[in-house]
Amino acid sequence: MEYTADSIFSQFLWLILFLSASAAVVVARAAASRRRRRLPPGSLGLPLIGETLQLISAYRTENPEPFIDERVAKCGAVFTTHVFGEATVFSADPETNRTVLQNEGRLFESSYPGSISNLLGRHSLLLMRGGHHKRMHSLTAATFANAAVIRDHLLLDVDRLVRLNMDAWTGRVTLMDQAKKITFELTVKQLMSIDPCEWSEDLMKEYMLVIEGFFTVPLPFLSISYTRAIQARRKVAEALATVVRERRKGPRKYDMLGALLDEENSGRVLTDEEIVDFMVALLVAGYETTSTIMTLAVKYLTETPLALAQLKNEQDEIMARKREDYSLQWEDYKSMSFTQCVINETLRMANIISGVFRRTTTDVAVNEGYTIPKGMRVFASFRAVHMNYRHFKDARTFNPWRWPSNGSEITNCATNVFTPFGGGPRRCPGAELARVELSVFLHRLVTQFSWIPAEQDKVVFFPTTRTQKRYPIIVQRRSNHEL
Ligand code: HEM
Ligand SMILES: *[C@@H]1O[C@H](CO)[C@@H](O)[C@H](O)[C@H]1NC(C)=O
Ligand SMILES: *[C@@H]1O[C@H](CO)[C@@H](O)[C@H](O)[C@H]1NC(C)=O
Ligand SMILES: CC(=O)N[C@H]1CO[C@H](CO)[C@@H](O)[C@@H]1O
Repeated sequence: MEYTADSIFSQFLWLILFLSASAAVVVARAAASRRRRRLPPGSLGLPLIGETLQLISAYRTENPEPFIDERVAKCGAVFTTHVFGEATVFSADPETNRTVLQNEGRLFESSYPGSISNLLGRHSLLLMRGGHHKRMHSLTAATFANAAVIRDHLLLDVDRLVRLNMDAWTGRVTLMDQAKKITFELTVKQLMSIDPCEWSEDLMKEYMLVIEGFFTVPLPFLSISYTRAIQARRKVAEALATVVRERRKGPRKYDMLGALLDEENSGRVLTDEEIVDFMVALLVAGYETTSTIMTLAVKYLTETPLALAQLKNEQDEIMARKREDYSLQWEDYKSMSFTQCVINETLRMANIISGVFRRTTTDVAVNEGYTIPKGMRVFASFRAVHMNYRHFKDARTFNPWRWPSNGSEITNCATNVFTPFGGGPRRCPGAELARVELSVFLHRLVTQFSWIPAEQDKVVFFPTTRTQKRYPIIVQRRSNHEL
């Protein structure tokens, strides 16, 4: 076997949760299964490896859905399986998922393996619980997700940095790499008001090693890339700590770091370590997610010429209202209605975070008299819902027209089962910002360039959602008379 069960398990927890491997699983602790509750039905497969190999081979392809489909058909939407070394219960049911998301902190709590917490830092939002989580979540939302803040401050930076990066594009462009560079620079700017420079480029290099550690975690304390990731994390933390110390002395700025430092005024002093952990995790949360969606939106559009033409039309109309060297305004963003449909549809198809892991804090009854025992890991799968024909007509086809672009009735889908950003107390505080970044990116791309794929490339879902070749394209600047 290529991976040990243990390595895959730790890898998998992180991947799925954060970056999207895309299976959907509830992981039972061994102790829990000994307690003879009526777990949801399912098959535990072979001893030790369970159904792991079936899952990996499904997710290595462009069409991983059968793994879930077969089990849902046999056992229902909440079933038990055994993957990556653990008995696992899997929810493909939107109702159960809602229960899991809404009861965060009561019946369920988020749960990450130790190797991941070491890289994130223990004071990161993702690892906080209870009242402290609540407070810091709303602080993040107030700073990042607030429409007024995005409108008055962030949108301009997003537009400027996207343009700055695209100005350098000629010929062959590896879209995923470019998208990552853009999202990294954006996050650094939003967190601490630092524009792209040598410092931020060095930071990005170290930071990419940290990210690698998340994927290659095989044997946490032996693996070279994990050790390297931990070292890189220390360097990233040192660099950020320097910024924090300088900012404590300097004038106030309106960014995430400013908001964290302001906490002092409301009586709660955050240590430098707490602030740094918090920011490292924010860098992680917005980076791979947004850049992958940027890349896949372009791929889906390229493969759906009608949608690309309609989106181009919409964006050209916005540009036609402008003079040269314009900046996008909030009203422009708000008028990109078809673009929002494309973004929703990309989020639905790609399921970059395919679902979330929780752990039960008490015995929880689920449908038809089954019980998830206390202490069990639960995976609520968004992917399984988003790809289900019952909830979305032609669920496995990219169809942006299924979304209502003009406030009319929703057709061909049910919005209340669409949860790309999660829900409940942990709903993604970066959701609106991510939409703005994606919209601006698409605007600047289609109004300035035409492109063709440089090579055949395909989307796979293991170890993360990605295209195999990072989607290289050949761009050509659109000439003015073409507009
Ligand atoms: C397309 C882009 C994105 C997607 C699909 C996405 C999705 C998600 C999802 C599903 C969660 C919930 C995790 C859970 O319940 O355990 C989450 C949490 C989070 N996201 Fe995002 N996200 C995106 C972009 C961003 C951006 C741009 C930022 C910030 C700069 C961000 C910051 C966060 C943070 C801090 C959390 C943790 C919230 C908490 O635990 O209270 N995300 N995201
Ligand atoms: C996109 O999805 C969100 C739910 O996350 C929904 O509120 C919104 O109306 C959708 N947008 C469009 C254009 O349908
Ligand atoms: C929205 O679009 C649908 C279908 O394209 C159309 O039937 C409807 O009249 C439009 N509604 C508005 C308010 O423009
Ligand atoms: C199938 C299932 O677990 N359904 C539950 C979904 O959540 C609601 C409350 O939000 C419960 O009442 C259902 O039993």
